[in-house]
Amino acid sequence: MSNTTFTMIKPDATSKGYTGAILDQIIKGGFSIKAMKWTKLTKEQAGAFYEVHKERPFYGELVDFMSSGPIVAAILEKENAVADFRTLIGATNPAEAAEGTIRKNFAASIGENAVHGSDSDENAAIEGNFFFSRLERF
Ligand code: DAT
Ligand code: MG
Repeated sequence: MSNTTFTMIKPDATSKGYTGAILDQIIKGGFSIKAMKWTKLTKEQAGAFYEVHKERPFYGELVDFMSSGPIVAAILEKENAVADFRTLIGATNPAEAAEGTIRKNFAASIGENAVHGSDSDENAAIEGNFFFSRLERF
């Protein structure tokens, strides 16, 4: 089992000024930051990142949203990182997310849900490599 996962703070959360509070909750949740950047995706880049969802009905909406404003991308380290981070962020739909989770605290809707978290060790590696070169992590 790998000890890293990948996250993004999404455009809804950066635009509402939640970046600092979300990073605080991530760090207090026991994760350390291995790499981090503030950036903005083009539609093409957002489309490539979410390629696995391209057949789903919300794909166009998702790509438009994820390229609509700045994001923070980060590689996080903790024992059991992928599963523990999914627990910390809560369910995809914030209405169903547990009390105290990041999505419960900061997300407005299923489509604009504040944060991304990798769903497997394999995808954590793919997603981290999408944003960060070897020189940008330690
Ligand atoms: P998660 O981000 O919890 O891993 P996912 O991988 O199923 O969820 O979907 C990726 C993103 O797509 C999700 O964070 C928000 C958007 N999304 C998922 N289901 C949706 C829906 N039913 N309507 C609108 N957007 C949706
Ligand atoms: Mg997912």
